[in-house]
Amino acid sequence: MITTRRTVLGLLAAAAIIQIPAYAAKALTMGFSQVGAESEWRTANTASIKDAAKKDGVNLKFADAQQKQENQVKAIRSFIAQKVDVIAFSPVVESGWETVLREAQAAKIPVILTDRAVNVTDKSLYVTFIGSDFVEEGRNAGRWVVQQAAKNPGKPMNIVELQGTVGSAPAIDRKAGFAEAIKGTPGLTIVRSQTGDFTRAKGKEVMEAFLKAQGKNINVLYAHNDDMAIGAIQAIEEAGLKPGKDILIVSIDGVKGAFEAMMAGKLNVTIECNPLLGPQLMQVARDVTSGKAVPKRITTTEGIFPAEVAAKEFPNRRY
Ligand code: GZL
Repeated sequence: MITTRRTVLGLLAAAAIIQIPAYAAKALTMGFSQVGAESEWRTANTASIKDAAKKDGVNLKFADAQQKQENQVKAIRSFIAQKVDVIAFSPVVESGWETVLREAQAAKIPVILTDRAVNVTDKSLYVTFIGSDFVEEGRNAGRWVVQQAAKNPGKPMNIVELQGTVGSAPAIDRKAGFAEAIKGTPGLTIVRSQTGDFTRAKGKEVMEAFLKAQGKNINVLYAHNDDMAIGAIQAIEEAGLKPGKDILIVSIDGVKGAFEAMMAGKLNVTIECNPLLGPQLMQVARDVTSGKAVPKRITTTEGIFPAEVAAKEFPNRRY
């Protein structure tokens, strides 16, 4: 009888010493609305977010909007109804978000912007924006063209521009940055500018139209992303011209496809736009939901990769 009492008392004492936590840390639930799957960049961005959520133990509810704003609004409303802890999204276009963001605010669910910005007067509608400086990316593309013009002073250079999705922050800002960078250099003229919606297929289609309209009077192609540039390269070759030589090509993103095109001598330079935002997003989500202050703007750092360094840099590329 004494043995049993001692055993029971011993077990009780042991339980008290182990300090079994009264609760397991509650897993964070994030609702994420993604633009779509329109480019290599977007594929890498989605992979980074999903991998980071898995590694971080975040319960991720992921919705692909297929590049339609109405699908993103629906997804955000669904996240609100599911009472997620935090909402994050990459807005396909800059405008038209006030109503649904007010609904998230009313539901006391913090919103984090990633990749692209929104155009709202009330900045309290989102906690922070993690993403690149698209204007600077456009400036870097323009500066490269100015450097090429300086090699042949006085020789005019006709530029055609493949813009990103109409109304999207990267398209608006990359156009503005490029125009700002080239405006002081005589002889640099944007002769055609049209959206290719960030896709290879549309980039090829619009480049075909540019070539029909301009014939051999195109010296430079500025593409707002590598996917449209890769599509345009096909159109240039089918027109019997040499991409990267007859027509210089500058684009943005820095995806593997761009490095392969540069190594093949068909693309001249890519301006990096880092899609690997997942780890930063998960950390910021934890900070925000635990009441920590976070900066209103978190800018990703990026490089410029001309064809001359492509082969050396290619093994280091993570997307
Ligand atoms: C930029 C991102 C853009 C990429 C495109 O941060 O929003 O969208 O440049 C992608 O490749 O489609």
